[in-house]
Amino acid sequence: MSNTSIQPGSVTFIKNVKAATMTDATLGLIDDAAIVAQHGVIRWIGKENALPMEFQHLVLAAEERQDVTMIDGRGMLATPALTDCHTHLVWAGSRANEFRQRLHGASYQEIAAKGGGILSTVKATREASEAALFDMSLPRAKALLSQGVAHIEIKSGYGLRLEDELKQLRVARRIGESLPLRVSTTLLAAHALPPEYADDSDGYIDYVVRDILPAAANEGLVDAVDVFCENIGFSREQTDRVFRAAQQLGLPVKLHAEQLSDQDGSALLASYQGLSADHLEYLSDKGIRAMADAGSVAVLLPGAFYFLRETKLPPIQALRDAKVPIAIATDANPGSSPLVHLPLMMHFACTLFQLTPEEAWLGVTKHAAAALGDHQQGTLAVDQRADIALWDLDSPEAICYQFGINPLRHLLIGGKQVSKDQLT
Ligand code: DI6
Ligand code: FE
Repeated sequence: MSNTSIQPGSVTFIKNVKAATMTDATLGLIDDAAIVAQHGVIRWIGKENALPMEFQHLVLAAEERQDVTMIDGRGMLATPALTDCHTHLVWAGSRANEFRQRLHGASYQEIAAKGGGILSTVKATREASEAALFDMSLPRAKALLSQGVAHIEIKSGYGLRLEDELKQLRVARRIGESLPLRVSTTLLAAHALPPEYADDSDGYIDYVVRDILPAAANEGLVDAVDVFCENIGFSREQTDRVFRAAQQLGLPVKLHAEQLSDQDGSALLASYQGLSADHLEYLSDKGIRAMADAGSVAVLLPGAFYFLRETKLPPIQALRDAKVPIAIATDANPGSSPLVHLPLMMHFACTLFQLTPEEAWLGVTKHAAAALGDHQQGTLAVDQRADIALWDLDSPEAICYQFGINPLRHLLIGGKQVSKDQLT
């Protein structure tokens, strides 16, 4: 047996786990599994009693150098760490008053039409300093980390003018630098019409395309571009203009699509080979076919469905039949989903949308990573990043079945163990 693969560099050895690798529709379960990680990636995974000699040597050599993290999983469930692929978690202010109005019968659209809704959060976010915005937003990301989330997407869209969109995105980046988790940023300047452009939505789109998008991209603050394509948001034509500008800058696109009505936005997204179309309650068969052909991910947001007390379900069975990958996310935002809890979304996906627990798991791992264009994450397999969660759960469905007690016991991100302090 050659020793060529024995290189210095800290090694992580996890043994005695039941691994849910997420490599197939039944979650690719391996009993009595072990995982070897080095240089931040998984080097080997399989049945512990089949650990090849060269990896036994690798672990032993690292032990001799005292450069090894050994974890005895004592039969725990090991999965890829989770990904929350749709959040708006950088915001200031509160919309509790609107919650009360809605309980008295006002609709989300009516509140928005009266200048509340997104615009009330825009006002508070513009008024907040960058430091204050960071302090308000960090606990939301920490909450996700403590639930086993290693990668979050964060959208702008509460600035709606250059300096404040940049401020939001910088805060998002700083969150990624301050916590061990990874942050992907999405520019959602086309989220709502700011007061300065109240009667001129085309003029605002000009401003987004000409000023905000290039400046934010230039600062390295944009990993993807999103639009709220809706009757209370932007039209399909306006969405197309933003997508074209993104494409010219080489940026991938995503879309808030068919949440409150069918705007045929998902088919437009698919025509750009977009990463994901999100919400999708009103998605048509045509949109489903286009997404299937393009390989775009359907991101379902059961928190918003629940919180807005919607009744129109996304077309789950048709998405399944067309083999469109389904992801699940929190949509964490102050207006339609003030819920920073990804395992709760797995529970809701099952109870409200009748997803199977297997679909819920794939939705927060493999498919969520794909919705961010991240193919180095989301499964437990060789060469994937060693983003691994260990859960005190008897079976994968247990996380969907109950909530209120946190079953996370260990979280590794890039092979490094997140400390207990950081998980509380
Ligand atoms: N759809 C949503 O669910 C969020 N944005 C969007 O376009 C809601 C944002 C908010 O109400 O603040
Ligand atoms: Fe959203």
